[in-house]
Amino acid sequence: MSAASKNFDAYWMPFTANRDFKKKPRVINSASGHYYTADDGSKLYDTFSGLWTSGLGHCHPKIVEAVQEQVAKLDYCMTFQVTNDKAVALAERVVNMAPDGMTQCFFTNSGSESVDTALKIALGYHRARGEGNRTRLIGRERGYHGVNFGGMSVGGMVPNRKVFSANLIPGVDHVRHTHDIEHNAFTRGQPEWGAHLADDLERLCALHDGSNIAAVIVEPVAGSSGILPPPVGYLERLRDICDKHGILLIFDEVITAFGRLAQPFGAQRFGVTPDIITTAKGLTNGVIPMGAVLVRDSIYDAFMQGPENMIELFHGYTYSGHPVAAAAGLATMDVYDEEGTFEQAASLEQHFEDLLHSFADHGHIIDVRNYGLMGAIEMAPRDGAPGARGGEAHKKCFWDENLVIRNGMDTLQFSPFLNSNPDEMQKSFETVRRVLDTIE
Ligand code: PXG
Ligand code: PLP
Repeated sequence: MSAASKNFDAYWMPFTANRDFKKKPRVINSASGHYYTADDGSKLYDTFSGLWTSGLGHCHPKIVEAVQEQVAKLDYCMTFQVTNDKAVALAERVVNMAPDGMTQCFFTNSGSESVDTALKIALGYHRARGEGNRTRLIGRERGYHGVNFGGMSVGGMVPNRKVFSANLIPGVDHVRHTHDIEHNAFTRGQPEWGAHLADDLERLCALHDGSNIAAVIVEPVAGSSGILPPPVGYLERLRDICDKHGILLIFDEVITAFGRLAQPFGAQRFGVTPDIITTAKGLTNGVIPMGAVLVRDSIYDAFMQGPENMIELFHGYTYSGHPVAAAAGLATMDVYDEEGTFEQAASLEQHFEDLLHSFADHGHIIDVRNYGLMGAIEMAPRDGAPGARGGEAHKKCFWDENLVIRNGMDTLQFSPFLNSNPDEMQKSFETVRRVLDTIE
């Protein structure tokens, strides 16, 4: 059945121009490796690894097998007061990959839930230590921390916040973002300029008194808002300021964990260890929804007080540690190890960087940015029609070239497979170039 004969009336699509899409839909109904197959039979190359999720490619046989086996063996088991073998094993597995001292793993079902969980753990930690006055949360402009009320409040993407402005959680401030085309356009990797932007946190500490601040949350490399690598020294400086004032540092690694930066975690790539790490996406290669929050031992220990028969943290999701998701996670970790996925990712970085920066000479392009296997090509907005060029590029790639790319307004974002074939990667960028050449 083709998409045209499907009834879309009941289906409200997330983060999509619904009316525009439904006028001319084309639906994906299978995938294998680095390609999707649409309902009209065409094969589309995926330049975005799902939605940053599927670094190993789609329908990896090892993960498929693990999920099939698990769903027939234990389909569900609550993890409140009871638990399952796969959740226990995955917690240990993930913690063993984490920076030293991050010994605890709390399961969620998405990045948004991981973020709200991390914020609640931060608030609970300070209260458990008798510093219940530390309630303020600090995010960053242009940050994306999901769409639940906590993550939306610390997030800094204006369209996501606008409608809900009056209902964002109180006691939140934002440090300024690190994006500056004037100083840093066309930088390969981390910009040299901008470490001092971290001092904005000192300003908020002076304003509120640092003793009232619970936590600061940032993405090590901002993803959704257009790939903004941290300036050299910036994350180190945030860490120092947090230490000075007793503030917890949360790295939101929903995108950057599990190989996107050729390491298990961005924290290791940058050599800066936060107190809490949020993850999702690559935890199961996107196969089953799952997230995890990794926490320093000292934070967990602070909760472990009072009568031993009492619940220490009143928080959890029905599906926290779902056995089928955890089985997918364990198989994903096996594949990362067996196939040397993070080393493969490292070996692709230079090629990817060169391909991205080959766009620097293109008339529409005002910036190119990259770090690890995250990259962006930013076009100048067309006069009076911001976002039009990006939208057209997306549609032309999708319809005329069978290429799935992602655009945020006029910025094209790329999240190649961690095990990409270098020639296919090159071909995908040649296609993007051809498409950009046709755009006014
Ligand atoms: N934190 C970060 C850093 C993310 O990138 C979330 C939290 C929320 O995760 P869930 O699983 O609740 O969606 C994300 C998600 C894009 C794009 O275009 C990125 C995300 C989601 C949608 C679009 O880059 N990241
Ligand atoms: N709403 C109701 C009425 C519920 O009973 C529950 C969970 O039991 C929830 C919401 C929360 O659902 P979840 O645990 O899947 O986040």
